[in-house]
Amino acid sequence: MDTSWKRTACPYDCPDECGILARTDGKTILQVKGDPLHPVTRGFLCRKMNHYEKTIHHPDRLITPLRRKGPKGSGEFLPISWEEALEEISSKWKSLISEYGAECILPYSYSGSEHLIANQCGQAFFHAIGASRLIDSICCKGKDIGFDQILGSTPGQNSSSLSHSDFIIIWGCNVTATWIHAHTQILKAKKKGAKVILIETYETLSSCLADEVILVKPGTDSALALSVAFVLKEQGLCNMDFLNNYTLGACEFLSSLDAYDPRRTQNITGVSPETVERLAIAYSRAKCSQILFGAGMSRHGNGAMTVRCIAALPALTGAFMHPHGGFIGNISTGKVFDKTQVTRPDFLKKPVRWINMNQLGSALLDQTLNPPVKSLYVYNSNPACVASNQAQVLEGLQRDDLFTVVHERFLTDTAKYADIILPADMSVEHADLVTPYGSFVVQQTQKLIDPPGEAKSNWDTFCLLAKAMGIIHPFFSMTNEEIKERILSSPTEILNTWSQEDWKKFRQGYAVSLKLPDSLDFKTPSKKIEFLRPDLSFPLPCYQPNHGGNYPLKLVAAPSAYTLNSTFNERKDLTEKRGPMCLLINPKDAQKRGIHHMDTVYAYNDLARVLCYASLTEAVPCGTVIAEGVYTTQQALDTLTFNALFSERLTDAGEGSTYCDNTIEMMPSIS
Ligand SMILES: Nc1nc2c(c(=O)[nH]1)N[C@H]1C(S)=C(S)[C@@H](COP(=O)(O)OP(=O)(O)OC[C@H]3O[C@@H](n4cnc5c(=O)[nH]c(N)nc54)[C@H](O)[C@@H]3O)O[C@H]1N2
Ligand SMILES: Nc1nc2c(c(=O)[nH]1)N[C@H]1C(S)=C(S)[C@@H](COP(=O)(O)OP(=O)(O)OC[C@H]3O[C@@H](n4cnc5c(=O)[nH]c(N)nc54)[C@H](O)[C@@H]3O)O[C@H]1N2
Ligand code: SF4
Ligand SMILES: [Mo]
Repeated sequence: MDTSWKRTACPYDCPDECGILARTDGKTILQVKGDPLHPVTRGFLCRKMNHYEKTIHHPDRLITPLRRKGPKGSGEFLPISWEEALEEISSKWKSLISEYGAECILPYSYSGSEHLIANQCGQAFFHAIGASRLIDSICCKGKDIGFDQILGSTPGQNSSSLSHSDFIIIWGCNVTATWIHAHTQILKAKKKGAKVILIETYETLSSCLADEVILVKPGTDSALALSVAFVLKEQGLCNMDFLNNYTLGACEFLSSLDAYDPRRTQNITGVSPETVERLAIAYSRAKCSQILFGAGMSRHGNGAMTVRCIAALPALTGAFMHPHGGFIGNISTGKVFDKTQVTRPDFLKKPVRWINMNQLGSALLDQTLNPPVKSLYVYNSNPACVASNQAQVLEGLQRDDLFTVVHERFLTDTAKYADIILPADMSVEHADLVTPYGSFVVQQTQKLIDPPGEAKSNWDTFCLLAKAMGIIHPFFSMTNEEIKERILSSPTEILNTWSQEDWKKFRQGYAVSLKLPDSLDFKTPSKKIEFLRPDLSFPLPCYQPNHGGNYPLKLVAAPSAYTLNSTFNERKDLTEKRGPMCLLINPKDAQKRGIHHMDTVYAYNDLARVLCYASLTEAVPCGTVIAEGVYTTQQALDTLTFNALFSERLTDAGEGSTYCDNTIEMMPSIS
């Protein structure tokens, strides 16, 4: 058999978009392995992707458009042709638009594929028809805004700088599960003697990296960060030269710290004053300190403020003075390519309303919305599994008068509620651009094989939908390859700096590293770190409580190492290793409730009652309960998953999700 290895990249919502080599005969992907020449991911793929071929050639892939036959949610469908599907969708949409206006159509998408074209191309189409817009804040908008309020768009360091560090704080991130290449860099630093501190709500897989794990009460990290700042100030450990030259409002900030004596914050955070003092002293003594930010502590009602408070710490010690020092967690390669070539903001003729993706359940059920949501088009996402307030999301999806179209690779929970399903392709079946959010590297991918059956890329599907809706524009006549070339031929500040050698490498499919930022080049309006922001309702970083709730156990959502959000649930080999839907609870909390290890239990709050297993573990402190992973409703013990226990409440700024900020009670299911 004639086969060769081709370069491609992981498409999933994961920081590194690892470089992949795929062995193919032009029809099938026979095997994949890490690309050893990728400058960041260097030949290593995670356990989920080292059998990507099993997902690509999975027997359950959708290969033809389908029309619903049974009741919504039943999963009964009949195959139809693309012509029939497009005719049905466009005639329904045209009649809805004439009755309610185009805003009654709501696109819903997130990061099924992170590759630029597959991820962004729906926007042009929905702008052109004038549909409602989605506030895409399901992941970490609280974190983004928190950085923005003090550091602007300063990107921080590349994950490779971790290996130069002698003191690393991993804050609210399970790197070993979700950012494997940062894990590798931290190991390198440890070999050279670096100290590693993990600040978490429970002992995660990443505890294996840590010299010390500091467990904090969920949602109180701002009080912890400010108490570290208090010690830095009290013990004269701040870098005054740095504060004078590179920050704004340092005096005001330092004066505000008196309220955060660690003896007082202990009640809030659960962290002892000795621990805070030890942390502050070790942090200030480091030559090259790094704080690696996850999004966990930002998925709270006070999430943006929390990130703002933590980001103040490297400014107090002047960690940025070391070329590899400072922080990691605000990287974006989004400006390398001219995205507007594919999103086409110019297609939007007039402003339209926005709907927050974290509040889908309410949006679908609120018939007073004007116009009501009458049609939902889902791609790159699986809201029936991943969105908060699942009971209401499912109730909304049940609505007889909601016309739902889902473009998917598998019959997901959301697809089961569709009126029409369109089959989607996979990353190796079309050309695209790779723009990771965990490292400064970009790459292009080529089509390696044909999609199975009649599956089509997001790009091709939107072009067909545009034609069916009578939109005549040359933009929608391009092929996937042509739109990619159009983006590449549009100059940007970064592309203008590329050498011929960079372009040559890029064209050959290699990942190209971008220039690393200068750690002292602060991307704020004042070009300084801005402790003081008189324009904000809280001018200085301060502690604000999270939303909390009335139930005794704090419920925190955390990732699974075996799946990625609801992706990979098709892979039995992975879901079997992950195990059934369990809440992790401390044995003392369990005993108080008469719960034994692996009992079935009800977890409940005002939103829902969810049947699941209880896994008793000392890894979780008393008062906290952990929900790892995203499960399908089929994997649920009853009808609902953890997501039914998460509210639609938003972060303090950025309108982000608050998955880690809910409370519940638990009881044995048979008492
Ligand atoms: N294997 C795997 N990889 C993934 C994903 C996955 O689901 N599985 N998801 C992908 C996605 S969508 C994302 S956004 C990224 C990155 O995801 P991030 O959200 O940046 O980080 P995570 O590694 O998921 O870890 C979040 C951690 O925050 C902790 N946490 C929650 N609340 C608090 C708090 O109040 N204080 C503190 N200190 N910690 C808190 C949780 O216990 C959890 O361990 O990972 C991506 N990669
Ligand atoms: N319980 C719980 N809930 C969570 C989280 C959690 O940790 N715990 N994490 C939250 C976070 S951080 C995030 S970012 C969100 C993620 O939410 P989503 O972005 O919805 O993530 P996935 O569940 O991975 O669903 C992506 C879907 O897109 C499909 N897809 C993949 N590629 C393509 C393509 O090219 N075209 C089309 N049309 N479809 C494609 C996949 O088959 C998959 O069903 O979930 C959030 N929800
Ligand atoms: S670590 Fe993340 S980016 Fe790399 S192969 Fe695994 S899922 Fe993809
Ligand atoms: Mo995410």
